Parts: sequence; C-alpha cells; structure tokens
Amino acid sequence: MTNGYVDLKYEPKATDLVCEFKVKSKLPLKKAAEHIAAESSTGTWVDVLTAPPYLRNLSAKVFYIKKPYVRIAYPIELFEPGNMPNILSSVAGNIFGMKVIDALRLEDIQWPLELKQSFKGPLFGMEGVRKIVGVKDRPLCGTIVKPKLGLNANDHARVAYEAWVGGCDVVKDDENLSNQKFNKFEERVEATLKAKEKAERETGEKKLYLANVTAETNEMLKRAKYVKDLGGESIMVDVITAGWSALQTLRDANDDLRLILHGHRAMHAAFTRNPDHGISMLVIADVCKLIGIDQLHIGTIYGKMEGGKREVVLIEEEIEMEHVGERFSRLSEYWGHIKPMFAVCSGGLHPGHVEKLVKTLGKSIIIQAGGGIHGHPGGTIAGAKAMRQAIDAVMEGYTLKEYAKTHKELAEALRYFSKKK
Ligand code: CAP
Ligand code: MG
Repeated sequence: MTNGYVDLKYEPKATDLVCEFKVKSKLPLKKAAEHIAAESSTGTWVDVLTAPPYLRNLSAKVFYIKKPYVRIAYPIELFEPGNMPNILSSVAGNIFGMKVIDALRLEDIQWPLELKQSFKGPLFGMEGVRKIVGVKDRPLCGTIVKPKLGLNANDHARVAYEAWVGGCDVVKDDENLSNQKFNKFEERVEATLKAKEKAERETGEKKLYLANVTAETNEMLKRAKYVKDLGGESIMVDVITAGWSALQTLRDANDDLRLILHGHRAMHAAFTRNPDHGISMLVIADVCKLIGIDQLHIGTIYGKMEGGKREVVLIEEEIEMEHVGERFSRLSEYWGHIKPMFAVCSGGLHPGHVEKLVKTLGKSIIIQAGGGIHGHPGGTIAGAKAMRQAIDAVMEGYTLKEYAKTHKELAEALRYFSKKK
C-alpha cells in the first residue's frame, strides 16, 4: 500500500488520536500494522486509483513497533467530533475481523484534547455524587437487590428498604431487571422511592436508588423522566447493551434531567477479557467518561469476576485521573472540563473484602455487595450493617477482626463468608 501508513520516524501531533494495539499475525508485524492502519483510516486491502495525493494527510501512521505492540496515530480530521460510534467504527471496527490478523486487542487510546472537549463528560462525577449523598471521604456502601430477577415490586422495595436502614447508601436494580411482568418498572420505582424516603427519615441519611432504565432509547428517556418526576436522583444503565448512541442521547437529556448516571458494564467481558483479542476495559472506561457516566463498574480484583489488580488499579487511576501510571507516553493528560468518575467495585464481594479493597483502591470507591449482604445469615439488615461496619472499621483504622469483637453483624459475616468460595 502506497499511502504511507508506516513512518517510524513520525512524531504524533498533540491533535492526533493515538491507539496502542497488541497484534498477532503470521505477517511480519510491520506489514500487519500497515494493514491495520490502512483499514482503520483511509485504505482497503489494495491500492485504489481513486486515491488523490492529498489522501496522505489523512492516512493513519504506524509510528511505533515493539512486538507484540504497535502504536498508530490518527489525524483528528478523520473523526467527527462528539460522535463516539463514528470514532470507534474506525479504530475499533473492521480491523478485528481482518484475515491477515490472527488476534488484535485495542489496549489504549490517547485522546486529543479537541476530541475530549467535543464530549460532555459526567454531569456530576465523583465529587458531585459525594455532594449529593453528603458523604465526603469514606467509600459508599452499596447493594444490588437480590434475587436479581423474580421479586415483585413490593418485595423489591422491601429488600431495598432493609438495605438502606441497615446502612447502605446506594441500592441498585440488577443489570437484567427492566420492566418484566413480575416487576413492572413504574410500580417498582414508585414503591422503592417511597421506601427510600422512609429509610431517609428513619436514618437521617441521604440514600440513592439506581433504577435500571436500560431499554430502547426513547423508552429509556421516558423511564428516566419517570424517575425524575417521582423525585429520584439517580438511574442506572447497562452501557454496553444499551449502546454508545443511546448513551449519548441519555447524557444529552441529562442536562435537563440532572440524574446521577450509574454505568453497569454487562457484556464487556465478551471483548475485554481475552488478553489477545478485543478491547481493554481501560478504553471502555474512557469512552464512558467522555460520554458522561458519573459512576462506572471497574472490577473488584478480589470478587467473583475476572480483572486482575494491575488492570483494575489502572482503570481506577484513569477514571479518577489521579495519574497515568504505566500508560504509554501521553502527549496530554489534560481532560479539560471532563470530570473524574466514581469507581464502582461489585461482584462477589462481602464485608471481609473491604480492608484489602480500600488498601488497594483507596477510599474513593463505591463498594457494592449483593450476595455479600442479602446472603448474611442474619438477613439483609444485618448484612448491610456488617458491610457498613467493615467500612467504618477501615475508616477508623481498625482491622476487621478487631472491629468484629464489638460488632456482631460483622463478626458473623466474617465467620460465614470466609467459608464460602
Ligand atoms: C453482583 C452483580 C454485578 C456484577 C457486576 C451480579 O452481585 O450484581 O452485576 O458482579 O460485575 O449481578 O453479579 P453479587 P462487574 O454482589 O451478588 O456478586 O462490576 O465486574 O461488571
Ligand atoms: Mg448484577
């Protein structure tokens, strides 16, 4: 291919979008990289006579090759600002299916400031959520109503109420609960928001209910408005299955709705889990931050879902923009108006995990436990108390073991869950 897709002397411009790929191919890596750069920018499998000389200015440039990694710089003019599907259709599109490539993983994207500024970013972000909940520095304590499907609306609201009075700040719907016959959305939201108000009166604490609005886009907007009209302050959406366009539409509507947007990432592991092929959760996290999710699931390291320490720590650093860790050299870390998101750790967690979670990820996390609260031998209230006690212990500098000596719900949780694998 003659449109100059490889130039190892090329220095990316600050306005370039830069991608790092991990590449497996039977071709020499440079050749494989050329195919990737061509197909993800201006080229195809063969030179075409319709290519004018000025095309070179728009061609992506492979500028770094170190097996198995290549880095490709894309002129910003290739992309439509503010259009996430368009950007990903280039840098995360056809290239995963090319026969000349055996496996390809988009490890990281470095976004030029101009493109970052073309997105809204979180309306509230981590600090805004903390302000709404009135919790300045400790981790937020969250749960997911379990069983994940099957409860009727009133039982759902009762479980949520018990979790809130037990000490949870946040109660969410599960990712696959929407508007099923056994638990209609409007009925559930009405009953659960009433339960929330009751729990707030009794505890004197601000509580959040994350109603799952995931649905066809127009329906999603309707459901978000319903939550708002009933006085709700937050909703959740399954960002992958809902889709990037839907998420951008929801975020646009959120300028008026002003709801906390919680991003669940169900389906992400279909392409983030394989270390050789797919898209990293780091990239997904950046996409969610740019579009404007306020809080995002990032993994737990210690729970039931995959996602090792290095990956989860890197993602947390990225969404909180603390620092850039082991990321490849950054032309610009400046994110302009884009706010840090709140990291959510969820999946197989129980009170016994809180100490090491906070040690590894710090206090700016939302710790969510479903089974780890509703599976407590003393029931939901005891489970929520145990979770909150574990957080209080860590915040007051005690080990969980020490704190359990004077907090029976925590003691029971440590005993019970340590036996469960
Ligand atoms: C956790 C959970 C979460 C996933 C999310 C579930 O319940 O509600 O959706 O764990 O995983 O349905 O499994 P438990 P991630 O606390 O009972 O495990 O945050 O990794 O996307
Ligand atoms: Mg779930």
